[in-house]
Amino acid sequence: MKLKTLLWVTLFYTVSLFAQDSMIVSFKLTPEIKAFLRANEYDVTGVNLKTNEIEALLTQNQISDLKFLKANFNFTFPQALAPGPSQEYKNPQEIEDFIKAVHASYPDITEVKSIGKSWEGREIYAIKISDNAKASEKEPVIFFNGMHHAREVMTTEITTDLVDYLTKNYGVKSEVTKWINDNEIWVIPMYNVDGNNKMWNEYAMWRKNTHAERGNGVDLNRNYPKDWNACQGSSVDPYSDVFRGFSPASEPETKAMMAFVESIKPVFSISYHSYSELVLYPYGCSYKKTPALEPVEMIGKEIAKVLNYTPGTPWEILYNADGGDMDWMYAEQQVIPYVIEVNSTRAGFHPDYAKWRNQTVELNRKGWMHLLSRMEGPSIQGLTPDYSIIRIHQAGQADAFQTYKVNPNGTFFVILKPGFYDFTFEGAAKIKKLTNMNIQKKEVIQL
Ligand code: 0X9
Ligand code: ZN
Repeated sequence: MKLKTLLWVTLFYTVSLFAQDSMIVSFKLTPEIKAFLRANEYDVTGVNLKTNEIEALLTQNQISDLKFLKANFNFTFPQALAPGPSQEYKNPQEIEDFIKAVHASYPDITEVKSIGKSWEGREIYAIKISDNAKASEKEPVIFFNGMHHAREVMTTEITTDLVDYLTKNYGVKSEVTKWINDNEIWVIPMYNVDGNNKMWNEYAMWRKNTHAERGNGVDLNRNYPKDWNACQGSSVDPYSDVFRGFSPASEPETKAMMAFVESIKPVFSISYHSYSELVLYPYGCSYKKTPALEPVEMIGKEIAKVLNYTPGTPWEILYNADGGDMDWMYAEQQVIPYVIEVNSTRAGFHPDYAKWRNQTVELNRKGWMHLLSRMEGPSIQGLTPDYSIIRIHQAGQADAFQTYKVNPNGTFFVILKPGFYDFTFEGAAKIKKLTNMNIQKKEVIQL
């Protein structure tokens, strides 16, 4: 045994003696380790694709299992000894206060709404940013949310910074003014309010909601009904960190999110998570890529490029994840959804605030700004009382590769890759075809 290995093993066993609960353990990301962690539904906390390492929160028994695989431990860290998050990160009350204060300062361009209550009865707040915020102006909706997972404290910094930056710069920076005039921007800064409260008061590594019947919480990002329990990307064990719940959309938080998304019909969304420096897009389970997914992937890669993060689908670059929000939003609500995992393994779940907060939120501005700007990119947009379906064909092709449902308020916003297309607009009483259209930017269609 090499001296270095001996030292680590000694440290590991010494630390194990004192550790009461789970530890974050880091390994070289070998195919065997990846497969083992996946198949055993472990709590993978993050990956570092640049150094090829994977980190997971494991119990002593799980660590013993891994020893049989001759796992190459790089570093072990007992969570009992880990410092909690810096006090500057926000709790649910501070988020509520923040949202209400922003609305008081900018009443014309913001609106506050509770999307529903959490399992413990806390309100889950959303804030809308748009000119004439009280009115519904049939503008494109772009939706951002933070903190499906309670311990991912940087995510509420990204979402509150977004709200802060946009409201403060309305009428100051021309691009911000345009985004707010032309779109309805909705933000849920902190989704998992109960989990976050528990993270502050009981257990710094808490991830799930706090549903206490027959278990100890449900992973809110495994509880959505699309592909729920479909690809070994979640757990049946109520005590697992990736417990999917006893049935699809069992949780009050999930139901509230679904009803809210259904009511606002976003064109784009970003759900912020941490950590790993990734830009993820559908699907969470392995899936044959279709032409309809091409603009989704293309824009995801553009965002990854501005952030210097790695783009991909969860099942390709991370692990299978079933019942996630992205998949439901994409498949059931025709949203173009992203999950952005902010921060690297160097920062982890609880990055020192003074060191990491500003650089992370400032970097991530480039990502959400890219998405806001993309509404001006290749697309067809418009308003129609007569048509309910738009079939999208590559120019000259008989079969449509995408069927778009016109929103209930008559608006449509179909995001495309640059290219030539045929469109078939179908309504109860009529059909209209537009052929060989060259789409290189936003095209407003008069029907
Ligand atoms: O596993 C997750 O839920 C996310 N990673 S995290 O380490 N923050 O827990 C990735 C989720 C992306 N997948 C889907 N929404 N399908
Ligand atoms: Zn997460």
